Amino acid sequence: PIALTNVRTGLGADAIATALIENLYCLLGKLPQHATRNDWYMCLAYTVRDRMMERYVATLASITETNTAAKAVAYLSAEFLTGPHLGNSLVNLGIWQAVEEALSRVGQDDLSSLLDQEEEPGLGNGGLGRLAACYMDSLATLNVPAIGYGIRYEFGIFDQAIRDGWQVELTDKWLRFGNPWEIVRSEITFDVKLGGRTEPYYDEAGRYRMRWLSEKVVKGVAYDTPVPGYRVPTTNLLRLWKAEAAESFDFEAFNVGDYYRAVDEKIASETISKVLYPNDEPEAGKQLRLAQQYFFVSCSLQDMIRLLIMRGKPLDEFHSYWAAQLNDTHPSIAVAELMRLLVDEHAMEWDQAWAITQQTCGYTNHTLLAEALERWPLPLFARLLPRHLEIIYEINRRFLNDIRLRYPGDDQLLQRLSLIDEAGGKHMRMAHLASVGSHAINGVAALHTELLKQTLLSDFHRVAPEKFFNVTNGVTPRRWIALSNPNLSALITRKIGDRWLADLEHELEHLEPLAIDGDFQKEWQAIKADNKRVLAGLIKERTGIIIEPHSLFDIQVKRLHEYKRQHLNVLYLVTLFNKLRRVSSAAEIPRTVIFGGKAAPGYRMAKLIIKLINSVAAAINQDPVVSQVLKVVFLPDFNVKTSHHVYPAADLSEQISTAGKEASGTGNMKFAMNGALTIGTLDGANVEIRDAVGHENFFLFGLTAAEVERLKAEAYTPRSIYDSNAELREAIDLISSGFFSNGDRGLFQSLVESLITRDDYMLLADYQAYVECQQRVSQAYSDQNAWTRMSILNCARVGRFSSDRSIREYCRDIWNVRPIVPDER
Ligand code: 26V
Repeated sequence: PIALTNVRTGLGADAIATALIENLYCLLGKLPQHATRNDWYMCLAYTVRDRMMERYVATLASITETNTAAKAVAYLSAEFLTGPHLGNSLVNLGIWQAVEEALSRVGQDDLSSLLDQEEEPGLGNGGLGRLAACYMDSLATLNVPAIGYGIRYEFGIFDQAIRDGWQVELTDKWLRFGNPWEIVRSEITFDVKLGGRTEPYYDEAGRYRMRWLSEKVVKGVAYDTPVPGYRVPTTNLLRLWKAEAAESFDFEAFNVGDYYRAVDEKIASETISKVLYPNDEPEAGKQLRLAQQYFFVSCSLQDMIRLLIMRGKPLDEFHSYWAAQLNDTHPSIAVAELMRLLVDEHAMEWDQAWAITQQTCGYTNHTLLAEALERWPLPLFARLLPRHLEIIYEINRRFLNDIRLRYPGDDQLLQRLSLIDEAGGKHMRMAHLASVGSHAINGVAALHTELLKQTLLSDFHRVAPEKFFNVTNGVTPRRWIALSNPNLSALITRKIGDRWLADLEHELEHLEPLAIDGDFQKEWQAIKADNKRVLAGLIKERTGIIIEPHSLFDIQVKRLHEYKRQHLNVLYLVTLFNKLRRVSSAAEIPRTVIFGGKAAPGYRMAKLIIKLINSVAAAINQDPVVSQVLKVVFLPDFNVKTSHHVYPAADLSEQISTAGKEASGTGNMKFAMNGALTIGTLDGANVEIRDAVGHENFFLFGLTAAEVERLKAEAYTPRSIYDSNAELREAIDLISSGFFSNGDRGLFQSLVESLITRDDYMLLADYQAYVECQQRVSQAYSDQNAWTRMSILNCARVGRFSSDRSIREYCRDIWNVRPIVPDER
């Protein structure tokens, strides 16, 4: 054990204050009187990181030392949307107050302005990437040894600006000022082959084998970020791979031509980890995306083998020491890569390698949308991964043989199950590869898992029902309550003690009796009012729009997508606008409707919906009568950092997707935890949230998933709804008329047209129910005490949506891993 001085590890204000000055001087080369705000942020970040190192080293030891028997989790994900690290680290380490005090001793009184300096790592699109980050927090908090494996994108999700109501994308240069949270592991690198061809050969034992003569090789370099659990000894790690040129003969350039060719190759190699792709853009950058996926999966599996060997364990026990979770199909090439590593590189027999692969892998599905399913054109796949294609053919041959024996004569079944889609141009079906190669397949909410079994993976469910599990998503209360809503957090702790943050499922419900306590209701309201004022300030700063903090804050924040139906919300707003222009608004409950979210750069309809929101917002906000009771805001650049101010300020959470389309949703949970009531459909986790909070405390509307399917099958005709509903027609016609577009009748035509003629997401079918439900919301809000009671109950009853509960279920049902507390030295 190394004796570290107190300055590096001490958690008291004295040690932290000394460390701040030392780090400022030694790491940044500054004296306090010359330090900028960013210098202070950087030296604080280093000071905090120092305080995680002891636990990080001890936890890593439990995955690398020979005498430990612990199985660890490898969470494989193309996205980790961690959000800013500083505040979260202070919460989890329990040093918030000590840091505030230390800062004031060195003359820095404003921690929040330092927190604000951090540029968040936007290494994810939305729900899927954020879920991975919540799961990393819970794994550490539950003392489960784990590594999150992914890609260190140089540019994360684009920054969104709004110009003239339209979305404009700006590059996310998150590494511009350096990243104090990561540690580069220059010694941990792996070569990844790409392209070329395969060749059979006989090894020394005379065995027929295959080798892969690749066209090129790139190198992956590990960058580690510590992931501290909440007040526990475990500090796990996120290991992200950066692509670099492999050191090769090329670099020993003999002449100028070779030298520049080598530099070109370096640039080409580095493009692999250059940029995160929007997940809802099916066409763009296909080849590079597959290369990204293979790149990080290959590095990760090679690293897992290296760590196993370090522990002195034989390769045939791989699955006893590693549980690998495939976060959607993005890492599903792991099935073929693990086979290749075991069979080709480590000379293992196929059957044994296959048993290990299946026992190691679990697959989480995150969407049923047909357009979202990953399918790679075979020629592209063959060009990049020729050896994997052969391996997958062999997996498929054996799998289909087995099915043929069990279901003789059912050729249709074979075609439907095959890893290769033979229809049209041939495609590799990545969800099938993941399903065949895993021992467990799970959906992310009860309804989603049922639909998965009945639709997308029904044949797999028929041939292997024992593989299917549901694990309803969850979110970490550390970030989503303690960090983002500190006043609410303090109030809860004052009333029910401080165990709730580590045991939300069992502790939060102790708030329930307080729901009818008048004094408690007052405190609850005051905190909500404060949070609304803070959000109002942010909105004024970012958009110039002034909103009324006493109005009902009605919020829809999530990626822009037709299935999420932000435009249903807009149809309601236009309806309300029409009504308020006609009749006196005196009796109307004042509302502020807030939208936020990014549209994929190539998704034209989603971008048009942003323009529509902004256009309708402008008309409403500048109407002297209507704007007295209604304001509409589009908050630009919705990301994790901004969201900290959004969820705590909401009265009403909009979860209005077409039933059957939203796999789970996780924003729905963050809102409810912060005391918002939900208006929503029976979709995703809404179903379970409604059951948990009580049907009387949830505003339900709309068709069920089964009704949506039935109506579609019976030839749904949105035009007849348009024809027969005067209010709806008036709203749509106003949009068509050019009223919101300076007389340009063409601008929103494609949107209106799609609603009236196809309406794939059934907005018109749900319109009337939604409008009526919103009226019930307004009525309910007019009784503030009743509303507050419902708000408290929503919070008190959503303890089971903690990601701690989800992770416990993964550990028990899928991974078979147990907590182990690393010994602190
Ligand atoms: C991808 C694509 C690609 C093609 C165009 C349409 C489209 C739409 C969505 C996606 C994303 C699929 C994966 C995903 O992010 N799923 C989200 O996962 C969350 C965590 O489980 C869950 O809460 C969300 O409901 C689900 O949409």
